[in-house]
Amino acid sequence: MTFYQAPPRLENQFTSDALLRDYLARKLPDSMRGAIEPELAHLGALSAGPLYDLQLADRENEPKLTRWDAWGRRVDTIALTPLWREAEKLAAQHGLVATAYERKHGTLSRLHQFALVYLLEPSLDVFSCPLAMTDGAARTLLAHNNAALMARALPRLTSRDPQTMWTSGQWMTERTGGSDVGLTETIARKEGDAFRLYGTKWFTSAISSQMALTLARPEGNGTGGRGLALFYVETRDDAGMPNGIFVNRLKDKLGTRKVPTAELTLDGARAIPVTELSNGVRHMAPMLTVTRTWNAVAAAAGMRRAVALAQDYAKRRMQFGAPLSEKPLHQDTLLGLEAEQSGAFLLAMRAAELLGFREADEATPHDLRLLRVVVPLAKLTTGKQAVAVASEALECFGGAGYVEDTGLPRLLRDAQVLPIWEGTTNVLSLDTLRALGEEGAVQSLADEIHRCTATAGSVLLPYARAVRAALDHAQAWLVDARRDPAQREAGARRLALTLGRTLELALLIEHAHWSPNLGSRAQLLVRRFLQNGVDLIADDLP
Ligand code: MFK
Repeated sequence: MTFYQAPPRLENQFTSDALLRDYLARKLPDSMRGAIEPELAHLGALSAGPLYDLQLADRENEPKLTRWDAWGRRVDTIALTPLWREAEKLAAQHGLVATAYERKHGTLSRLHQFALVYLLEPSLDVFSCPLAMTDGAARTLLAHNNAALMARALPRLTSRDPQTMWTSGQWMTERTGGSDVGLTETIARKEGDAFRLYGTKWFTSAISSQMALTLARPEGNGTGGRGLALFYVETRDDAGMPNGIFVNRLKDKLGTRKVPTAELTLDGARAIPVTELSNGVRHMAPMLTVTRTWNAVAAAAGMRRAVALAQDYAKRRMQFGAPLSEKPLHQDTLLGLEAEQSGAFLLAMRAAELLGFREADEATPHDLRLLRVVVPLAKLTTGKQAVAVASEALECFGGAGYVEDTGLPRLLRDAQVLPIWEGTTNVLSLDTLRALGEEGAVQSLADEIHRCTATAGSVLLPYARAVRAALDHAQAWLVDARRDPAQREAGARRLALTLGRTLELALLIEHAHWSPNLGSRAQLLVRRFLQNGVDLIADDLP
């Protein structure tokens, strides 16, 4: 008989996810859990079954740009792939954005929303991108309390009806810089009673969106981020024609191949200021907080998919007389991946939880300081983990992980964007320094880490000690580095990753302490995470 290897399959991605289920059991009241679990179980089955099959079938499809219609009109329409058209429907119907704004479960609504996202995202080929920006745009319009824009856009951005739901873009990057946004060259010119934008946006994700928030420099304003203003634009006019926004081409990217990412010319795009006509970078910050949280959740979700496939395959793949799942070395490899994924999940969800507190006006000053630090830490730490985990998970499949029609290489390609967009690891490390510079921020982070480890019993005590040692090292380094700005900048990434990983380990300990039934597994994950390394600070940097 000819041998054919059985491919990996997925079980219900909710019912088979002990970490997610335990986490929700720990965080949510029983009544809320009872109310939301049927939908989570439904999405877990969908994501593992029909949607996963559709994702594999859709593998070679890509969005298509049509610039001109048959009669010569410039239309710049984008045809999405079947998977993304399905994603548009599912996202609206299951309230992947709306849940956070309906706020049926008060402070816990963000956890509810991101549990939904966590289950669906890995089968949606990065539809999280337009959803994250949609969520960020809604939050930004609310933050600036612009009544007219809120009335026009919010019901659409937070709709559960696929026919009426809008998504939003977030156009920040220009040829001059993706990081140094203050170099933005796009001009905002007052023409009559409207502003019109002129310039080039160089890297605009999900250009299929109906609106965007973007930055432009009102004529006469000064340089830098303070001279920019935050604008609202709709991509089409009332007749459905381009609003002075032209797609020069779609980007040919390493991954996120379903996301229509464009280079745009803005040639008189009608735009409305969201707030004052300056300090655009600062006014964009509410958006960054939301999209960076999404980035962290998407990273954890992508890792979960990679680990679930590798774990399943290990049971099906026989080598040297036994399934891989029975080989000690492979077991250790899988455990290492699961530990990274678990830490990433807990950190991403902590960011989501704090965001929920703030949005329900129930955050303490400590929570607010913590949120400001935890978001960049979660974004940068989980982004790096996502790439490493996807790479290692592909290796678990040997050659099959390197072959396109298994659907596996996508995991790595789509992970690679996570440390890049929404701010690179280095930019987020500098943002962490900026956040830690705010009064009380270091103390709030230290308090959080101590809170997670304070009750660790004897079994977890050695790990709690490792957490405190890493935190002490980071705090001492921060004090030392104050003396030398160059040293401080050079060490910013090591510091940020150390703090991110230390916080993940602390959250893993907190979770293991809570889970007496699953105690031994949770403890194993704590130990394995520490073995992967936590303290990355180098004291002897030049
Ligand atoms: C899977 C999920 C997918 C997620 C969606 C993916 C879609 C992809 C879309 C994109 O990638 S859009 C491009 C994303 N681009 C970035 O994230 C930009 C990266 N660069 C930075 O973040 C820089 O740090 C920054 C542009 C903010 C630096 O600009 P500036 O002009 O040098 O800012 P500056 O002077 O440091 O800060 C200006 C103000 O903003 C300050 O406040 P004040 O005016 O009151 O002094 C800062 O405190 C404030 N600020 C900056 N970053 C902040 C912030 N406030 C809160 N949170 C932050 N993160």
